[in-house]
Amino acid sequence: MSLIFYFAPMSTATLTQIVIEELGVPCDRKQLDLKAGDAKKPEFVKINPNAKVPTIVHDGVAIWESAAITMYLGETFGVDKGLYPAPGPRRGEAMKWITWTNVSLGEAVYRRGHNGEWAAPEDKNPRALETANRDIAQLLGILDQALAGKQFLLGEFTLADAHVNSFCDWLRHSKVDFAAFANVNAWAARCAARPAYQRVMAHG
Ligand SMILES: N[C@@H](CCC(=O)N[C@@H](CS)C(=O)NCC(=O)O)C(=O)O
Repeated sequence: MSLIFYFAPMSTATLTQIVIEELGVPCDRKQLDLKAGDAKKPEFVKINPNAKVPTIVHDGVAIWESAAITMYLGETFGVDKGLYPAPGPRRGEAMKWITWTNVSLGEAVYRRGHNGEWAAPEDKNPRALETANRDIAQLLGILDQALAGKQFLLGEFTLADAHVNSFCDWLRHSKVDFAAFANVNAWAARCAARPAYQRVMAHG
């Protein structure tokens, strides 16, 4: 078995790092320096034409998009370890939360960034930014409701928690206000107490 993991510190790849650490699968880690343009080099673009991390290559096949990577690693290595559901409705629930994070929550988060923090001064759009912030709050409210009375999204911890929580870490880092989401905050503390999470935070 060969598993290559292309990553960069403090990027979306952190999410995959946590997933790989939870699974304990050996991999050949290849660190890219995004500021130096490593992701745009022809040899990497051949592997991921989007020029982005995370990217994995499992037995010669390149898989990109963090949501696909979490689901793929989960079904390949996580079922026996109790970290990802076997095929069936619970698997569907895991996929639902992972996809929701990248697609629905992700859309609002990118919209927030492109109208605010990441935009050139002339492209900043306060009204669109306000709408994006409202949409993010509404989406985090959905997550908060789903966690009411539960330890983890599917009851027991799964890689869906690792994925969604690591994405939320990025939002916290981007100064999204989580004060109103008590269930999310309590769940985030449980996710952050996992040894795999702590190892990644301590050593990258
Ligand atoms: N939708 C992608 C987004 C990945 C992404 O945006 N990665 C950024 C780092 S956070 C990247 O590699 N950017 C390339 C660069 O900055 O050169 C995913 O979820 O995997």
